Order: sequence, then structure tokens, then C-alpha cells
Amino acid sequence: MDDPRIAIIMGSRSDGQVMQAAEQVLQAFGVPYELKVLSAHRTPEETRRYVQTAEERGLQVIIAAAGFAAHLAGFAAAHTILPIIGVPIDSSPLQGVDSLYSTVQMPGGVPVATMSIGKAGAKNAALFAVQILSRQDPELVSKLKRHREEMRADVLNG
Ligand code: RP5
Repeated sequence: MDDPRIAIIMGSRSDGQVMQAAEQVLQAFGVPYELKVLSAHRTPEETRRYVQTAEERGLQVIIAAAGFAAHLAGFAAAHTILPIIGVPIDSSPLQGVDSLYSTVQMPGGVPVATMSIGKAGAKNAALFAVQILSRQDPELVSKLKRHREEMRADVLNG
């Protein structure tokens, strides 16, 4: 995809099905993104290099999704000042509660904006990323307002 503005990184290919919910949002909003499988513990060097070069490559937000002891988002946050949005994946026997705590409980100083567990979190991560980009992009502001209006009409009209 040309000039991606948002990166989705995920700890395993097995996270792909959940993260499709984020991809669908970014596609609907017409925001170019790139998706990579990168792991904090299986490919630490590659992950570090990818995150450290993200800003100079024009990326503005990184969505980081992982399951089990999910340190991917925190690891990414340690290597960039780009906003990191964490998505805890419900891939473990603890159904993502472990990933939620691992992702959300960052000590003070290096923040990760953590979404809810699983598909809803993936969807919200993409919407939150679009909201960040929209501060410099009036077209995205209009699209976000239309999206809220559509949700409202959907509820009211059944
Ligand atoms: C995490 O371990 C990944 O993010 C994934 O959610 C989980 C399981 O990975 P696989 O063993 O399926 O590759 O690192």
C-alpha cells in the first residue's frame, strides 16, 4: 500500500483473524496502512528495527496486537515516540485477560493506549488511530462524524 500512515503489527499470524476488524475500519476510512507479523520475543531485533524506523518512513500511529504475555505494545513504545495503541488478543487459555494486563499495565513514562480484548479492541484501535490522524486531516473528521451518525441511525431505526 502506498505511503502507509498506520502500522498494524501483531505477534503471530494467528492474530490475523482478530486484526481483520482493524483492517476493515482502515479500508472503510480509506487510510493507507501496512500490516506486519513481528514478535517481541520471537523476532526482537526485527521488531526493534521496524519500530525505530517507523517515524522516518512516515508512519504516524502503530497498532500493536498480541496475546499471552503480551509485551509487543510496550516493547514498541520503548523504541519510538509515535503513539502506540495496544490490542490484547484472546488467544490464550486465560482468554486475553493476561494480554490485557500485560498491555495496559505500563509503568509511568512510556504509555500504551490499550483497547478492549479481541475484535472490539481491534476495531476501536483502528478508529482511535483514525481519530489521531484526523487532527491534521479535515476529510477524516467528516468521515468520523458520518460514521457516528450512521451508528446513531442504525440504533434508532433498528
Ligand atoms: C503471541 O502468542 C501472539 O500474539 C499470539 O496471540 C500468541 C500465540 O501465537 P502462536 O503460538 O499462535 O504463533 O505472541
